[in-house]
Order: sequence, then structure tokens, then C-alpha cells
Amino acid sequence: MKKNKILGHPRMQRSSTAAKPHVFLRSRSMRGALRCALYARALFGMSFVAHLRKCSGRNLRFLSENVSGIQMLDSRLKRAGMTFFLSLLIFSQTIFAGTVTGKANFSGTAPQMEKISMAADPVCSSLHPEPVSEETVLVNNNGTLKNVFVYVKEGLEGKTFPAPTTLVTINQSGCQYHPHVFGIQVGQPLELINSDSTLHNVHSLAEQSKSFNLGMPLQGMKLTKKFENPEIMVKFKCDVHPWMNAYIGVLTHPYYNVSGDEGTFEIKDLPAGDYVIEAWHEKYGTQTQNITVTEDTPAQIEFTFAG
Ligand SMILES: [Cu+2]
Repeated sequence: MKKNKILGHPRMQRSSTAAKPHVFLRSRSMRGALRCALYARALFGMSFVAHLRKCSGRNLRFLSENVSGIQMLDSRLKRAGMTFFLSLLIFSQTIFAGTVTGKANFSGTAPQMEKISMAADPVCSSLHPEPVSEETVLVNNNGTLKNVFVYVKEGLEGKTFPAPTTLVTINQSGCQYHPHVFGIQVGQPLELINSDSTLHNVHSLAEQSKSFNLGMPLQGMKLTKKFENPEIMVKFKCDVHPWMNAYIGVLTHPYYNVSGDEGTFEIKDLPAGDYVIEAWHEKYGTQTQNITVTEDTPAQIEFTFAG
């Protein structure tokens, strides 16, 4: 084996003796190991962090037919300097993060949802020539369950996440809340909108944060509220229209999602680690599962709620 002239690094060596050219990328220097891990990621789609560790070890071998790709990367890296990539390493959380994907299944017979009578308010009933159904249990066509709130319950202790400034919106439209189930972070602004030309009031039944009861008599009216503490789940109701309710998962972190029309959910950019994931449903309660998240492969989970 000869020293690698392409990379010009004594501990990064290439051999052309194998059936496929294989590239040895390892280094005992921090700079070399970083470069090695970057190659591994860029050329082979491998995990940066996992290979940073491996690249610092002995006898590492990556098989590759893409030697010209390495040449190109190497010259680019030299030009750009390691500072840029070190910055990436330090500031990019996503490099260290993984994804949880999954599905909320439903088994049994889907209960028939009652049609809502909005006759008490002519404005509401006029908005629905065809009556709408209650939203307590929504079973999708593919046998999955909608409006399951899925979130990281344990595993993030000691970590803090700043409250996003982006607005989360709940709209009172057609005398229903949209969305019916959603998540928000502690301290994140929640915009309440009344899109109807009738009186609604948003009555928050929060137990961990200040509850409120806000009349919103005018169409187009907007208010903004925040929650001070986490809570699974905060219920909203409208005292004028007793069929109106919504559920809000309030968390100290951004790792949550709600199952939609396909019953699927996805929690992105979760730091690698062990977690307890909880799935909450308005009628069927909660379930938990333990998972391990790595930056290599998405963790997959399925919950099944029985009707
Ligand atoms: Cu209302």
C-alpha cells in the first residue's frame, strides 16, 4: 500500500490493489478525522458522527469506486478550509439528529360520529348545507386514526429549547375549531381567529397555565395567547356552541406531531438517544413506546388504538 497522493495526507491512503479501489480514510489528527468523516458522509451517505468516531480509529476501510469524487471533495475542502466544516459540526444540530416516523392504527369497528345540530345558531347552520359530524373519532379510509397527538414524553430532561416566535393558529371557522388537535411550545404565541360572523368565545380549561375565557364577537377578530407550562392536553371549548372543542398539547420542546388523513406522523431532528414516545387520543387515551433514535436510520413506531 502506498501513501495516498490524491489526498496528500499520510494517514489517508488509497489502494488500487483490490477489485474495487478502496479508500482508507482515517487519521489520528482531529483535522484529518473530520475530513474523513465528511468524505464518508458525502460519498457514502454514512452518518457523520458515527464515522467521526470510526475515522479516529485504526484500520478503517471504505470501499468506493468514486475516487474522482474524493479528489474533487478534497480540493474543495482545502479551498474552503476546515473552519467552515467545524462551524457546521458545532452549530448544526441536524447532523446529530434522527427522525421518528410512524402510524396510528385503528382496530375494530369505527364508531359512527353523530351529526352536529347547529340549529341553535342560524349563522353556523347556514355555513353547512350538509351537516358536519363530530370529530371525536376520525378513522381514515386506510384504517388509521386521525388526530393522535404523538410526542416525546421522556428523554429530553435537562435540555432546554427556546420558545419559537412563529405563530400557531387556531381558527374558529364554520363554528368548528381548526385544527381540532395540535401542539405548541410553552411561550410560543397562539393566535386565535374568529372567521365567522357570529359570537364565539375561547374558553381555555388549562390546569397548568392560566386559564382564560375570551369573547370574540366579531368576524376577523384575532387574539394572541401563550401557555406558561407544559400540559397534555389543554382543552378549549366554546360556551356559545357546545359542540365546539379542541385539544392542545403544550410542550417544552418541539418534538411532536399529529396524525393526519393517512394516520402517519413524523418527528424530525430529534437528538440521538433513548426516548419514551406517547400517543394521545381524545377518546382512546394514551399509549407509550420506548425507542432509540440514531442519526443513521429513522426509528419507526406504530400505535394501535382499539375501538
Ligand atoms: Cu362558538
